[in-house]
Amino acid sequence: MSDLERLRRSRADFDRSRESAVLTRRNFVSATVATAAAGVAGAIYPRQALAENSNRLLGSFRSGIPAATRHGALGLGRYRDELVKDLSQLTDLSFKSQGAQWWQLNTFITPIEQFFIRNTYATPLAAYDKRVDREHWRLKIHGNGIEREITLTYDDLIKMPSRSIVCTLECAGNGRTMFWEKQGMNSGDTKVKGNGWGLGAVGQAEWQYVPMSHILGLVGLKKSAKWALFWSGVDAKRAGEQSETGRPLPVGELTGRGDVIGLVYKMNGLDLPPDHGGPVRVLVPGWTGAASIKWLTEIKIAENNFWVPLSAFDHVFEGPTYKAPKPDPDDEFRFCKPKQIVGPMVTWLKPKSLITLPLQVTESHALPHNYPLKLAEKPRLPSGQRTITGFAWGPQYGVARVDYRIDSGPWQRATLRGPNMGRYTWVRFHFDWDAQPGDHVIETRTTDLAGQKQPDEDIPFNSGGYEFWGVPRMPVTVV
Ligand SMILES: Nc1nc2c(c(=O)[nH]1)N[C@H]1C(S)=C(S)[C@@H](COP(=O)(O)O)O[C@H]1N2
Ligand SMILES: [Mo]
Repeated sequence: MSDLERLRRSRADFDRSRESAVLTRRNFVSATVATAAAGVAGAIYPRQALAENSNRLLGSFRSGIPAATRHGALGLGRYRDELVKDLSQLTDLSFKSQGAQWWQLNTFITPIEQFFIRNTYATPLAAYDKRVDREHWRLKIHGNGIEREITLTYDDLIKMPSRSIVCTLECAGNGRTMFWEKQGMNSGDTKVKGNGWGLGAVGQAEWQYVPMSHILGLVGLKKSAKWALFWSGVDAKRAGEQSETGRPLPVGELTGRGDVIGLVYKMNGLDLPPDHGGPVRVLVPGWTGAASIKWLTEIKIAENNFWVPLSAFDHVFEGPTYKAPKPDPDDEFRFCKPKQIVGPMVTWLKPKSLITLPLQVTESHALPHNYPLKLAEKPRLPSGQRTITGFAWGPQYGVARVDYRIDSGPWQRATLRGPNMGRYTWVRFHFDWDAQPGDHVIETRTTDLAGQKQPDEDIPFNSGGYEFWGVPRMPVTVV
């Protein structure tokens, strides 16, 4: 093994092994070898920082790793202090948001390195916060909607019956860029705010989980139970603080659609990585990613509803065509007040499609430094016979068909490439195109099994730019 290879591997080890790297000798040794290989003197892991961690930002742990190792001076990858995994295959929107480079996606299952990250705060690390350490992780399940309160350990959880599902996870903000680029909602009364994900806030993984049906059996769900609050509270501005991260889900979702909702502890066969919510997150297939709370610590099941930032004013539809829901008197409020409820929360996601070409961006002025196109630049394709590939998903009912058109010509059918495994799983598609030199526009449209199809018309304005599910407009230059 070359030094570089060894260094790469131990770096990957480090990413995967989360914080226990600090504590176990094996990893400490391999990390030391890595340091020596990189020619950097000194201990990699900041013991001092560990001691003084409590008031520092979560990122300080990784700040102690020599920059040469962290920042890819040896071509090892791209890292951010606030996140753990190698980010070199993601678009650098911010430390909180690392978009998938959807033009690079070519596998049915998205590898973890290509899987987008969307965080409110830095990824919490066990080195700073025992609540995300497998040894100390606890999940408290309580509330007046169940017969018996229980607290589970990680060990308890992984001994329970599990299933796996291949399903997409998509942020409701995916496609927001289209509100600007296609619909011009950039100013005045229709100013959409938020991250310019392009089409990169979606991915598909194989998730291993303990079905919530099993958990509900243990705690004895009461008939009167109405809402379940999935709560983290772990990811916060400062390590160890209690934060506002959690989201409610109607109990009907848990009991009404088979065993697809559950407590996830593996992603693509690996222990759930820290950036994706490890050790345990909930997965709510088909709903906006915001429902799939990471770093889960508490589930409260009750006869009342819960209001939290992620259901009152963030990830909600705020705009003239939407009406804010009214809370009931016995609802529980965490980190928000009744008057902060500004619109209905995003729930089911609609049918969508993407093709694997970067999007021309003219209206968004903060292009990520590693976006492959300059402002207003179009992707270029060589002329001749081209095969355009893409992905289609429609988790409410499943994908029935995908159509495409060039330069507003007639819609034509794209070829679906199996497997088409059901509503929660995306489908690959492709079509051939005899590309003639000049500027063109490619559009694609998913139709689901209930006949819902991505609309040509504008999607109504909502200030957070959630759920753009219109036909994506993809300009290209053929040379
Ligand atoms: N605790 C916690 N859970 C969270 C979030 C968060 O910031 N904190 N972000 C949510 C949002 S908005 C999305 S889209 C998904 C993103 O999951 P990923 O980062 O694994 O792709 O996680 C959700 N779960
Ligand atoms: Mo999201």
